[in-house]
Amino acid sequence: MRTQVGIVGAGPAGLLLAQLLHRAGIDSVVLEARSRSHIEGRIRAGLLEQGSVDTLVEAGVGARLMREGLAHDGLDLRFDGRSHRIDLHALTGRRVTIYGQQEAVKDMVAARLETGRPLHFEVEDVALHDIATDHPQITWSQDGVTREVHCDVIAGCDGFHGPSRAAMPPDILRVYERVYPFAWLGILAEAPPVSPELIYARHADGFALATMRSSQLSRLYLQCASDEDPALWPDARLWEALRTRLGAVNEGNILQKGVTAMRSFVAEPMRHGRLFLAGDAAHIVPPTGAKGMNLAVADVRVLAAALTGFFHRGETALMDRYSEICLKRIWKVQRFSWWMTALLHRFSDADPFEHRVQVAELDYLVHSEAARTALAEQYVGLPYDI
Ligand code: FAS
Ligand code: PHB
Repeated sequence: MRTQVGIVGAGPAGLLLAQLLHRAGIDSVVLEARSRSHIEGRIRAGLLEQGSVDTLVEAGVGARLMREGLAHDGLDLRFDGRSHRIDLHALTGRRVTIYGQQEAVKDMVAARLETGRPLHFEVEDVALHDIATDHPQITWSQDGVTREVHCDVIAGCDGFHGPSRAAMPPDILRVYERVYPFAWLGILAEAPPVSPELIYARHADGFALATMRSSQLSRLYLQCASDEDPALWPDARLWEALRTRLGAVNEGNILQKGVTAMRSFVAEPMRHGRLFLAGDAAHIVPPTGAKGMNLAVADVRVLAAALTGFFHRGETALMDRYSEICLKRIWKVQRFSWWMTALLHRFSDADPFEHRVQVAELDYLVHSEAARTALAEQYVGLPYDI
């Protein structure tokens, strides 16, 4: 088999890249380790920056997003028992949209299948070869048969645990990491959201976030231990903790419960030879800033533009600058996500001084238009470079 771009991973990064390349007349093959039902049922991110919404609409996969997405003009910061609204739209002229990542994945899988171009699910033993040459290949096995595809370029969109980053020569890869001493216990519940917008709560017991998936589906998170066992959180204990931290909550049938680890991670460079990393394969942010999926979209915008220039005009300048351009945004978003995490979570080793400084920073933030504007312009999404 032969193609122009071999894409490993059918998450938001891989699927959006395949769609953008297809619209540019560039052929690709997408390889996904899990089943279609698994990737379409994986509850993950939920909040899209304005730029991500615009990108998905421009890519031709945003029709349902425009119909069903919940546009939000603001969010609440809650601390010391009081909520303070940050008017994102008044401060920036932009807004954010709630639309479950799995819904965007469904839309992009449907679009991919409609093109008739290859999207292989449940592949195994994916391996990348000759990435430093102009003729890289990907091999994999499926139903006991070993297969290979010869590519001009490989896009590693296989998330944090995929094989693409591991295929980079270890002597050129630089890794930056911060693992946080806590995690998030997240639930999806059949209950109307307690507020029409998101509530980020700092509380002595720990952080909590009230978000949603629809007018009848609440998505709620609370800070827990890094190695928390969800089984130790029966529904009654969960609802009590959420009510304490958020002030109020609408209870309902819990459909899904899970623990998400918290880390900041960046791997540099994001390109070696004809291998380009995009999305979680290259970076992870703590979900506090709602940036994981949005960063994947930003990487893919640059990569799609670089590959279009290469295949249509033989240009390599943007390919050569891919890593540099993406990392400029990635590090600003890493800082923002780290800052929001430090501002809102309880650090067990923090002394009383640090607790008071945390509350003082929140108090300054909600009473300063300059500080609110700084938060808002990063939360709705910084302007794209490409
Ligand atoms: P993804 O991980 O989404 O996709 C990678 C794909 O590659 C997967 O489908 C995987 O099956 C596939 N793959 C892996 N190895 C492979 C192999 N060997 N061969 C073929 N395919 C392979 N972000 C937020 O903004 N808010 C949140 O609340 C949030 N919650 C999260 C909860 C969890 C449990 C996790 C893990 C992440 C969460 N994220 C959240 C971050 C998440 O949304 C990512 O940023 C987003 O999925 C990034 O998309 P991709 O880069 O496409 O990676
Ligand atoms: C979500 O809706 O899942 C969500 C929203 C905002 C965040 C994290 C997760 O910061």
